[in-house]
Amino acid sequence: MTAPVVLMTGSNGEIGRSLLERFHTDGRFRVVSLDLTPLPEKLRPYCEATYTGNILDRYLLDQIAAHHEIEVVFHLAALLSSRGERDPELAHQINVEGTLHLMRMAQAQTQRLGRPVRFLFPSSIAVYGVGDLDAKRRYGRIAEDQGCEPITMYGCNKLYCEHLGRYFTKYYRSLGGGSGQPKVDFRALRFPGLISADTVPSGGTSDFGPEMLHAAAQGKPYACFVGPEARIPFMAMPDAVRALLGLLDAPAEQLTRASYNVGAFSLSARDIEGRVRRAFPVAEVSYAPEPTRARIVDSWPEDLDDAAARADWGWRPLYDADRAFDEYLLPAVRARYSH
Ligand code: AKB
Repeated sequence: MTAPVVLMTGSNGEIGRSLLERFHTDGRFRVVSLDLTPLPEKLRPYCEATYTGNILDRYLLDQIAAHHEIEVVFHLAALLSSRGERDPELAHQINVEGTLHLMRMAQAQTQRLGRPVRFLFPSSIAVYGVGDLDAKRRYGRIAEDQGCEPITMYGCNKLYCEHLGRYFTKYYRSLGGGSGQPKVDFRALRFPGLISADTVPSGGTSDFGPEMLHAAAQGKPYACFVGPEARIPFMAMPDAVRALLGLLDAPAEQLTRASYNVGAFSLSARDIEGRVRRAFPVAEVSYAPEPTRARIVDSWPEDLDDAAARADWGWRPLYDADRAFDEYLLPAVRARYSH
């Protein structure tokens, strides 16, 4: 039996590259990749087909759907929170219209296959807007249905797309007849800030964590764009990949929600600085808070309550802060920048 086809948008991004490596190792899927920028040479052989193009190009999506029998979609392409604030309309186009195009395509594939296409969607802590720092402290570990008043276009987009996914999974066509038709099986994860040893993100607001680490490992000075007390949840990339695969594999009847928080550890900028300085004693870290980005981080919760993910599909992070830094990030960034 040949492996099923997975369509991965944003395959050249942080999560995409890690997932490609994973799929290559376990040989479980034939990957069709789509990204605005060409994949690096090394990753191309990991894919059955690679497309370079825009998710807003409906003609391209139709072409992809016509050529491949897609059973799973990992829709990773997005314009992140800081970049989105510089051009909110563009963020809306990419994050919402792009997602709608992909969902329509997944729905058409579902009809064609006669069974639900699984649609995996990375959502974000950006869907939350906790108010002020006092409220942030009071919430502590926030649950999915609390404080969903995002202050960024990206956060609004992610929250709306979660609803869009729930709509396509449960209600699409139910008023116009044909309610017995199979529907897309949409599943979203609300990720904290992700930290990868292999890539430095761009355009995000949680980037201060990975940027500080990668700068120190390269012996470069780093001016942090939030204050030392700014605290949000983070997750090491291997756990993010495990979370996506865990949710992908969960039996539909066990899922009680369309979107799940997944947590790992929570750190302030100063905590990260401490870990970075212990590893790289000559690291030059200073603070130059940018008001807009600092305010975004203050609006995000300090921790995530992921009880639903633990109960419904057995989510457990493998990397707490110590293990993430000592066993994954520090050895890998040292190796990466030592030559
Ligand atoms: C961002 O900072 O925009 C992203 C996110 C937290 O979703 N990394």
